[in-house]
Amino acid sequence: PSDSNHTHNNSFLKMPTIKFTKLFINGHFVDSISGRTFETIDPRTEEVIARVSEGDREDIDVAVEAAREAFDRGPWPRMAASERAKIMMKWADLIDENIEEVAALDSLDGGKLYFFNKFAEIPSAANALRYYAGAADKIHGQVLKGNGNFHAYTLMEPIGVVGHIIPWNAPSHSFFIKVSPSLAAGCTMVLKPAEQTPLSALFYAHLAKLAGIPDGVLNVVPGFGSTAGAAISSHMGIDAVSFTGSVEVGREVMQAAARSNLKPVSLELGGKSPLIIFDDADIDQAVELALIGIMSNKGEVCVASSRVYVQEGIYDEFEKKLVEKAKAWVVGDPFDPKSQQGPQTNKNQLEKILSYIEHGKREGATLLTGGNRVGNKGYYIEPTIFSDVKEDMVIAQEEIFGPVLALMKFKTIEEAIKSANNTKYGLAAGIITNSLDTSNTVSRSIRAGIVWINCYFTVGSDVPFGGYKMSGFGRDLGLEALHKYLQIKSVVTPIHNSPW
Ligand code: TXE
Repeated sequence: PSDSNHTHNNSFLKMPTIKFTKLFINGHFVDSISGRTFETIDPRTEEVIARVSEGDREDIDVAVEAAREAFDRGPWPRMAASERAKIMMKWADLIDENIEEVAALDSLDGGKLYFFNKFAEIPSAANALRYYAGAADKIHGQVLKGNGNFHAYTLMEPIGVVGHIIPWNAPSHSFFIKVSPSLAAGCTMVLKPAEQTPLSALFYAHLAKLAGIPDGVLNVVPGFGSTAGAAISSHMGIDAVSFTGSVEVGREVMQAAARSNLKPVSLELGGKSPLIIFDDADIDQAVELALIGIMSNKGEVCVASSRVYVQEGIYDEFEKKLVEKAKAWVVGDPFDPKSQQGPQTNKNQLEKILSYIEHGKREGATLLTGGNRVGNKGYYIEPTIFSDVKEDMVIAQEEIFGPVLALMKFKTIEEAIKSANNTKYGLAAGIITNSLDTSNTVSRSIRAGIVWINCYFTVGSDVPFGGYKMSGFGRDLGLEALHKYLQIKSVVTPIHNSPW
């Protein structure tokens, strides 16, 4: 293991004290009904950070009851949208004021780089809240003439009680891309954070209360997927579910929704995203984007550029430079400003990634660099690059969700498009070229929800985000996301003796 690049100690910053470990229901922190708790683990040390109350089916029932009451009789859906917006803005300001604490929680719980949390993920999460606060009083229907002597209009009404089930790779981002548009729409909600990273969600619940979000509007229930998660997707009192996670669980969520009350579901299920680099690209920029695209957040990113296709004219030089840079990539404590990559979030993930690496070797791909765990404490993995990868290899088809890149060579634009689309997923893609023609052709030919040209990961609150194919359906972010949380009601009335 490249221990020379591996740093680890606890002296970088003051560690946060863990203040919130209970379920947040109806505006209060409460124990779970069963009294059970579960451990949340520090992926740097494999030690227990805290024990968190374990929500189960009965706790979800209580949370849904609170959300139902807040929706059916409470002020939130009924208050002026500008009032809702004011409270959401205040919540966003409180996030800014507490950003160091919450950034540290996400590093401790999920191994994410502290400086990334502080300067990128959490500010953009707060901005999502502000974006939807701004949209709250601009939600409106249409006036229609009907087909004759009728006058009709549409009302955009909140869908009701929403269930949010979120993953562990981007706890703050996932929380706010779900909660913000549903709040703006006037919904109330029950959110289950991932069992691996419950701490920041509970902190945000505390700030929501300080901002003035009324009791029952936002309920946060940590717990496991097969119990608390399944209780959300199958609940008769929940009107819509928004899920981000694996394909397998996405399927279960959809089935549970179908079997219960046919609640609409939206799913964001990860990907195997291609980055296509053409001969005319600036090689250094391409190397930088390819590396950032897969190694950022230790590859635990749904849009990670896990398949990189490089045109044959620049392939050799690209490969050489990429490997050099990957070897210099610093794996270490996420609180250390020098670190570029922290530990994987959990042990399952560490083991899953290492087993994919073994699979890649057995399948005959060439391991250019990495491939090992770093050290024997903490879930650190070396940045790993495979070449000679064939389209049908498992490492080219399945989402590894780790710092493992599959490098492939192509000759023509047609070949690149065909290969890029040779996947069950369709979440994201990247193109690096100086040709407008090439970028236009490729961006229209790729079946994916977002295509980046000469950049990667660039997003904003106003840019819709979601998948084609088995990456799911429905969009987070953008004004489109509001529609997941709204119903359209058409109101029709006759007009007698209309002159028109
Ligand atoms: O995901 P799960 P896991 C992919 C990635 C990763 C793999 C497995 O490839 O390696 O999935 O991760 C809740 N009913 N992604 O097993 O289980 C669970 O508690 C209702 C991509 O951790 O899908 C958590 O809150 N909910 C992805 C959430 O689902 C259930 C992000 C996600 O966990 C449930 C995460 C059930 N039966 C993983 N079972 C992305 N799209 O970004 C679990 N959950």
